[in-house]
Amino acid sequence: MEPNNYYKPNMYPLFKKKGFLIQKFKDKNFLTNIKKIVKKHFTKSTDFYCKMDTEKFRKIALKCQKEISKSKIQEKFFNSEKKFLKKLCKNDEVWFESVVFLRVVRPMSISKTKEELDFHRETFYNPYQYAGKSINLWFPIMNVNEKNTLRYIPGSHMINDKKILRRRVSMTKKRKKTNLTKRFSAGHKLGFIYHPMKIVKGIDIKKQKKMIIPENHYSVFSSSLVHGNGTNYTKKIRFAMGFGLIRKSLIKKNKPFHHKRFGSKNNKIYTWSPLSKIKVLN
Ligand SMILES: O=C(O)CCC(=O)C(=O)O
Ligand SMILES: [Fe+2]
Repeated sequence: MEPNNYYKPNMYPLFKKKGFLIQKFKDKNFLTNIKKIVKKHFTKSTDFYCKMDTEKFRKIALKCQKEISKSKIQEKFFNSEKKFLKKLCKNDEVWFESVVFLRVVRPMSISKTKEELDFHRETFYNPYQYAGKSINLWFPIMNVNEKNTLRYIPGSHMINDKKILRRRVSMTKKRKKTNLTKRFSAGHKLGFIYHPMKIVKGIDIKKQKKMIIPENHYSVFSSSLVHGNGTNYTKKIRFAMGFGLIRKSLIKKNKPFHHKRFGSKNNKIYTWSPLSKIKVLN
């Protein structure tokens, strides 16, 4: 996997240089609808949710995620940002991840649990070659600010994947017991990792920066840009949303196919699909 190869000269030069771009939503209703769904599922106080058992809380979040997914947000997003996305993907067909993620993190000071994803790039958790060539979309829904937003390592999208050493966090008996994310649990389906990786070498974590995304804006970033560590240092639950997109020609397959990241034998999860074939499965 050579993430560097992706950056050809006719990409947006800024995207190439920084590994991400922040854009304003063209369609103002896009976010309003998602906010409505979130508010419908989260009607109680922050305290109420923070005292809740993590898996119970995540089950509520998963229901909400499913409703958002059913509202065809990939299609709505594409329709709103067509011009920009076409350019970003060099007029290639844009395919989307079928699974969308509600990135919900409770306040650290109240829930006392470390819930956010650690620093990673998508090749850590996806065995497919092109995983580092896809584009991540991430946008704030509610209560996102500089005290709980996504962080990233500037320039890290240029680093060869082989140079980033990581190891799986070893699962001792004690860790297994306290691990918040069991395989196929609600947490897993929300995009939390049941067997996380830790960066050992090749990335200077001290260089981390906050990705500041104003309301009604979104970030598209190279999935090779090392990101994560969005600990919630505020007193409110942070709600953001994310899913992947990719230029079709990078996939080298011409129909949707599944992988085992979230599904079981009977529950096949499709990833990378043309808009017309997206199935709601999470
Ligand atoms: O929201 C987060 O904390 C993590 C998001 C992430 O890793 C992603 O969107 O790929
Ligand atoms: Fe990620």
